[in-house]
Amino acid sequence: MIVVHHLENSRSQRILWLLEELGLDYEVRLYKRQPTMQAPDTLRAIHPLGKSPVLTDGDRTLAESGAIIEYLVETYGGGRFVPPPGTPEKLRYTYFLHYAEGSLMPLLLLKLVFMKIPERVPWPMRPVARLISGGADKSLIGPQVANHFAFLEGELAERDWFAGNEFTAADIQMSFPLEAADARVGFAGKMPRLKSFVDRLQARPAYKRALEKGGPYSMLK
Ligand SMILES: N[C@@H](CCC(=O)N[C@@H](CS)C(=O)NCC(=O)O)C(=O)O
Repeated sequence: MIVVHHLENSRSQRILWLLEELGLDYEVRLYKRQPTMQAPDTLRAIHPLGKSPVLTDGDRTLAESGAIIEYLVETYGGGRFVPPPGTPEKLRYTYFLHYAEGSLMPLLLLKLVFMKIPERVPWPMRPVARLISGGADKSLIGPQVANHFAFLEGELAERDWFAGNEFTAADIQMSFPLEAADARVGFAGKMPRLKSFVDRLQARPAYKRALEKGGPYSMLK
């Protein structure tokens, strides 16, 4: 039996979605975030890092979204949701499967951390903290984020989905950072292809079924 250790309102939503696309039976074990937004300590009993997603399949325990996606597609996909080996689509598939968590998410997280710094320091230090975080955003983080989104918008000018003209599991992996960015800054009117990507994936029946299983997902608010 496949069990997804699912932290509410988190990246593990992607794994529920892939399982729905694959039409597999699975159990969702839901973990509530602590007031700090951290995962509860009980998740550490499943995997030492205590992050979500974690998936167990019989006696196998897997962590890291990309690794879990690869495992599920290879084990249960029967060739679905992955381009054929040796094609340019497969190369792009592998690239975006890694890029989402390896390059894009760290940058978006850095932006979020710098944005939050001023509200986390004692109020007399806030003007200085605002200057530092605003400066870092303007000179360092903001231009990089803009560069990444321009790159991604350009990729979708070439093809319908990130690997090619077929929907693949790499699109599922790319969904979380792009939904988060759309919810925070809004792609509408600025990045029409990224906006269309988010709209198309949210319209998929398997995506909607996964939302029902996973509970509220405030990325979408
Ligand atoms: N790169 C990892 C990131 C895992 C991760 O940071 N998960 C978040 C959920 S969005 C989490 O568990 N946060 C709670 C915490 O850090 O305690 C992956 O994609 O699986």
